[in-house]
Amino acid sequence: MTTPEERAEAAAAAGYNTFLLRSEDVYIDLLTDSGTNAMSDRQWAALMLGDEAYAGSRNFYEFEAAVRETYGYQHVVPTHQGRGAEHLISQIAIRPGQFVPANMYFTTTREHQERAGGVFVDVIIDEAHDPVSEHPFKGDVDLEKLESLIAREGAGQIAYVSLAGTVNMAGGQPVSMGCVRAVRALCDVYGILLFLDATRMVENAFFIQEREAGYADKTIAEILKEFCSYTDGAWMSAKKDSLVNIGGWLALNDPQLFDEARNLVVVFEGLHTYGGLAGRDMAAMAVGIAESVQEDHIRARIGQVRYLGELLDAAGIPFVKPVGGHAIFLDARRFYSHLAQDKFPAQTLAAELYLDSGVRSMERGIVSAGRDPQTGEHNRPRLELTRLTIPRRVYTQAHMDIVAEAVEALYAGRDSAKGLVMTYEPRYLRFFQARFDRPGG
Ligand code: P71
Repeated sequence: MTTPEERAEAAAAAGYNTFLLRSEDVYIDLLTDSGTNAMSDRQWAALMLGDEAYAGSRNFYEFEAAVRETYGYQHVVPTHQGRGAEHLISQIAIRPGQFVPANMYFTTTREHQERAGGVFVDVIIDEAHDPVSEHPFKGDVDLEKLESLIAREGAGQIAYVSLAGTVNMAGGQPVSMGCVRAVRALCDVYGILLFLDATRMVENAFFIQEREAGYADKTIAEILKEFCSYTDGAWMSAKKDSLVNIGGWLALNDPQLFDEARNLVVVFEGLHTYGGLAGRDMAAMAVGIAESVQEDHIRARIGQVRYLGELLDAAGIPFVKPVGGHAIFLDARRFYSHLAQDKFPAQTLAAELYLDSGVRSMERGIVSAGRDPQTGEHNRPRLELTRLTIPRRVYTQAHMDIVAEAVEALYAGRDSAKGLVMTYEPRYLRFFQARFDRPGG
């Protein structure tokens, strides 16, 4: 716990960017659910069985078996985390000038696609950009948008379809099984590859079980494996669903593409049997993969996010509906309806929430969206959101009560917020290290 004076000092020193705060100055840390999960006793035990051989660690084979068993892909290389895998797949599967259609962007994913010369195209359904739409599968692809891109550019100009489970920037919104089947069918017609960002795919499986006809009696594990079976491969940040502090992977069914991945991984990550991880990290990941598909675990996890959503809803706080898998996304446009997007309302909300309560959140709006690589202008996303992200197996219901009270108090005083001015803008993924001034602060 900190005093308001201490937080004022810490926030100013951090340039009002929550990524630049010291964790010791944070009371309840809802920055991210990435690598911040509590490992289980079994995962900690697995750490102690690390086989730290340079090549062919026993833990690699445990990890490989876990990915095959749970996700169903044939071949896998470990990477240090998700973006390591994004780097590899982008370098392997994108030729400069090719288009990469996706169900909304993710920051690191698009960065790697663009660095490989790809042109990102958003083909998610319109409802995804609307915070009040209660569509049950706001992560779905709009097939007409995808088909018209293929018709306009030609199938040979499409690198691959980049499909993400529970779309992060849309509010943790799921993709339906009907959608992935339809995208697969379309890709088959045109001979286009379909790759999955499986980072929060277990949470996606939960929503399919709950909402999609024909899946109520299937297990999370069955649904996950069926979904993956429609795709040609996947990349993963294991720091989310798989309950580890570090780790990721790239899986591919095609032996030739896999051959390239296994070769390229040694340049950027490490040998193909460790990919930038210690043996113990792969051991913990193998256990985490198995734990992640336990029905009780996933129900409790999403239930906790919903609990916070219910408290905020009862207080009339605006946030993205329906509640997604990993976070509550406060709608900063409605929260601070007097602030123009150039005043960075979502960044402001994250800063003010910290100043007021010590709760750390993350901007997911215009700062995160960066600039258009062609024009240099700000990308202006319709969604201007501040994410309250719930780590897995870490916080209690009482913590959620405190967070809800903090947000309610801030909402009551919302008219006094004046916005922020960006004073330092890094070239890549600017949101991580950008700095701001707080007029009158
Ligand atoms: C999250 C993160 C971590 C993060 C990344 C970038 C900005 C802020 C925070 C990481 C993801 C993700 C999806 C869908 C790939 C990655 C990269 N998310 N796909 O949400 O959510 O994985 O962080 O392991 O490199 O806080 P990586």
